[in-house]
Amino acid sequence: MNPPLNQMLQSQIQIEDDRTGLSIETLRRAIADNLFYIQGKFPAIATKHDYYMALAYTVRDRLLHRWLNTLEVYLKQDVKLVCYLSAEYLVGPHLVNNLINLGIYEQIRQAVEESGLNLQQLINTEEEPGLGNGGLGRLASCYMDSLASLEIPAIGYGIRYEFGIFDQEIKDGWQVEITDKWLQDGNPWEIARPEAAVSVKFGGHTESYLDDQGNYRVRWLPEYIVKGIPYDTPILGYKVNTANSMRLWTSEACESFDFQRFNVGDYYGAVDRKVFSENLTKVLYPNDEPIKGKELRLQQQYFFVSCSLQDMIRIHLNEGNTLDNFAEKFAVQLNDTHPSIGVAELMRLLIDVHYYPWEKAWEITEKTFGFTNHTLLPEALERWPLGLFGHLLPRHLEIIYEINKRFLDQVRLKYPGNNEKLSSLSLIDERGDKYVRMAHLACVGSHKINGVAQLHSELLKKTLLKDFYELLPEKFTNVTNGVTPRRWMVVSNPELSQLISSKIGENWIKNLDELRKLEGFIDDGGFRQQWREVKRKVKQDLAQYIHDKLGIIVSPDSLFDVQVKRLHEYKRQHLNVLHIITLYNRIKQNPNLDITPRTFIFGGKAAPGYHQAKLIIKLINSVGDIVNHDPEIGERLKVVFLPDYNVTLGQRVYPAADLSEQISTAGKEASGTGNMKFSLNGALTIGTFDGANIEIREEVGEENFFLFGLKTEEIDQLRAQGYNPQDYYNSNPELKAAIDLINSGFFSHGDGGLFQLLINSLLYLDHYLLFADYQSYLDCQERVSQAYKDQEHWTRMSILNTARMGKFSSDRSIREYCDKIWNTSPVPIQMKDYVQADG
Ligand code: 73E
Repeated sequence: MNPPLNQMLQSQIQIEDDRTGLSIETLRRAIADNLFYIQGKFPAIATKHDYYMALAYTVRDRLLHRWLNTLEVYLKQDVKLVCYLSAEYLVGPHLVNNLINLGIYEQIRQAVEESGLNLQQLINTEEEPGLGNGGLGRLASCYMDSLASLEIPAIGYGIRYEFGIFDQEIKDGWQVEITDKWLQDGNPWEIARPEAAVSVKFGGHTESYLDDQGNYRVRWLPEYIVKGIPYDTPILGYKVNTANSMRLWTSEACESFDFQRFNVGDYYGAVDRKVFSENLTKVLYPNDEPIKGKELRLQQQYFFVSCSLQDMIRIHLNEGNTLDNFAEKFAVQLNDTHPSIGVAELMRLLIDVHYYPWEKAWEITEKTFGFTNHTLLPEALERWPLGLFGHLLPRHLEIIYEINKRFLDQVRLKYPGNNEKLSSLSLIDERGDKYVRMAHLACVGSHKINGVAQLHSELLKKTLLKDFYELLPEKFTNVTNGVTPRRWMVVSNPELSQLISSKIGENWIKNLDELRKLEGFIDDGGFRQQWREVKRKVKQDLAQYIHDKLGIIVSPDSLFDVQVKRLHEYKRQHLNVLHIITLYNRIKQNPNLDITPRTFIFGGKAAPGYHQAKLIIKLINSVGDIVNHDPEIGERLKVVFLPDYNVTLGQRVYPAADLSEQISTAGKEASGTGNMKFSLNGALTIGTFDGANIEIREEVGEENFFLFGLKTEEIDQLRAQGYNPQDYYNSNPELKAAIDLINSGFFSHGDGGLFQLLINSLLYLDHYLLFADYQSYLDCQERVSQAYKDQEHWTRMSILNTARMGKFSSDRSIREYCDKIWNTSPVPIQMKDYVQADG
C-alpha cells in the first residue's frame, strides 16, 4: 500500500527542508548534522577544519538542487554547450563565493554564529585550489562565473592536478617552493563521476586496413592506455538557478591493461605502468619554463583534451544525435595553445572511430573550435619536437601532416611559387630541428582566432600571426578580457560594495555599466568622505595582515603603491625597485625632504627555474631590509613583499591599493587582468601603453590615469636605431646612482656580486627597456605623489575609476564570445521544486 499523498509530500518536504532550507535554525541544524555524519566528529573534538567541512557540505547541499536541475534542463532541451578547454583554472576559495552567489551570506553568518563560531574564520580555513599559474587560469575562472551568471550552458574542462601551483615561502629574501597539497584534507566541492570514465591511448603505432565495405581505414595500436576519471565541481551563477560544471580529469591506471601484464608475469612492469599513469595529472607545470623535454606536459594536454572530446561526443550521442550536427551543439574554446591538440583529436575521433570522410570531419572540426591567443612572447609559443610528438601521438602526427598538406595547397593557390610563405605558415617548423607548431594547428583548425585586448589583437595581426591574417582575415577578432565583479568586488570588498549599493542599488553586480550612476554623487562631499573611510578601513586591515605576517609596521595613511602579479622581466618589478632606490637616495641626500609617504607592496611567484625573476624577489626583499630599518627614512618609505600571492591574498590586496602598478614594456603584456581589479576597487593606475591599460585609460579618462613610457612603435624605432642602455646610465645621474648602489653591495651585506646577473643584463642588454623608460616613470611617479596630496581630488579620481569600469566585467567579455564566436544564447533554468533563488 502506498502512503497517502499528503504524507508523502510532507516527508518529501521534510527531507528537502533539511538539505535546502534557509532558515537560521535549519542551517544551524544542517551544520551540526554534517559535522556528525560526514566529518564523524562531535563539537568537543571538532577542529576549525571540521567545521569548515560541515559548513561547506551545508552550502553544497543548497547548490546541488540547482546543479541537478540545470543538468536536467540541458539534457532535455539538447541545448548548445560552450566547452571551455583550459589546462588551468585559478578558482579561488569556493565557500564565500557560493554564499554570495546563492544570496545566503547573511543567513549563514547568523547560523554559524549561533553555533558559537565565526564565519570569517571558517572562510579563511579554506585551502584554495591553485590549479593555474596566473592571469590565464584566473581568466578561465572569471569566465566560468560569468557563463553561469548569464545562464549560458557551459562546461569548463581541465585537469585535476594533485599538486597545484607551488606555495611560496620567503627565506632570507629568497623564494622557496613548497608542494601545494590542496587535496590533503579533502575537497567538499567536487563529486567524482567514475561512471563517466574514458580511456586515452598513448604511443605505439598505426596500421591501415580495409573495412567490410572496402574503405581504407587507419587504426591506432597504442603502447599503453590511461583511464580518465572526471571530478565535477558546480559553478553557480550570481542569483540565478544556473549551476554549470567544471569537469576536471584525473588519470588512473587502466586495470584491464595492468592485469594483462600481470598475467604474463610482468609484475614490475604493471606496477611501473600504474605509477606512470597516476603521475600524469600529478603536478601543474609552472609557466616561464622552457618546454624542452617536457614530454609529460604534452601527455597532460592530450590526456585532458581527449577525455573532454570523448565526453562531449558521448553526451551528444546519448541525446540521440549523430555527429553531423556536433558543431551546432558544441562550441569548443581553446584557452591558448595548451589544448590545441584537440583539433587533431577531434579529426581522429570523427575519422577513425566514427568513420566520417575527411572533408566532412574537417568542416565539423573547424566550425567547432575557437582559439584564444594570450601572449606574443616568442618563448611562450608551444612547439613540440617532431620525434617526441610522433612517438607519443603517432596517429595525430599523420593527421597533422594531412591537415598541413591540404592547408599548404590552399597557400600555394594564393601565393604561387612563394616558398617563404609555405615555410612560415606550415604546421611543421622545418628551419632547423623539426617541430609541430601548436599555434598554427589552432589557427588552421578554428573558425575564429582572438586576442585578449585591442592592442594585443592588432599586434597579433601585425606580427605573430601576420601571414595567417593575410590569408584568413575573416577569422580574426578581439575580445578584451574582463573580471567578475562578484569575486573581485562583492566577495573581496564588501565594505565598498555596500557603500555603492546604498547609493545606486544592487543592479551593478549583474550589470556593471550601472556603476556609472556613481558619477552623479561625485560632488557630494559626504559620499567622498565615506569613500575615503572605506578605503582607509581596508588599508588598515591589510596593514594588520602585514604586521601579523611579516612584523612590518606600515601606516594606512601612506600611499599604498602595489604591484602584485607573476614575476617576469617584462613586467618590470625591478623598474619599480629603481624608483624606490631613487627615492631612498633623495632622502639620504636631503634628510628633510618632504615626500608623500609610500608603502610599496609586492607579491608574486617566480617560475622555479627562472633565475632572474628569483633574483628580483631577492632584490625587493634586500632593498626592503635596508629601507625599512633606516631611521632616517622613518615612515616615509616602507617596502613589503607579501609571500605566496594567490587568489585569496589578491582578495585582500586589490581593495586596499591606492596605486596600481601596470608597468610592463609596451607590447609585452597581452592584456593583464589585475589592472582591471585594481581600478574596479578604486585604485588609480600608473601604467604603460600596453595590453588592456590602454582601454582602461580610454574608459576612465586620461586625466584619471597616470600614463608613462614608450609606445610600441617608439620602441620599434629605438631598437631599429640601436638601443644602448649605457647611454641612459651615463647620462642620468639618478639612474646611475641607483644602479651603482645595488652594485656596491649596499643592499647585500657588501656582496657586490649578488645582483650582478640582473644588473649586467640591464647594463648590456636591457631587453625590456627599463633604462629607456626610467625617467618617464620617475616623472610620472612625481605627478602621482603630488596628486595624492590633494585627497579630495584623489577621491574624485578614485570614484571615477570605479564608476567607469563597466566595460571590464567578464559578463561583457562572455557576451562578446557568445555573439562573435560561439553563437549561443542564455537558457534560463526554472526550478522544478519550490526552491527559488532570490533576487
Ligand atoms: O597578459 C596576460 C593575460 O591577461 C597574459 O600574460 C596571460 O594571460 C592573461 C589572460 O588573458 C598569459 N598566460 C600565459 N600566456 N599568457 C601562459 C602561458 C603558458 C602557461 C601558462 C600561462
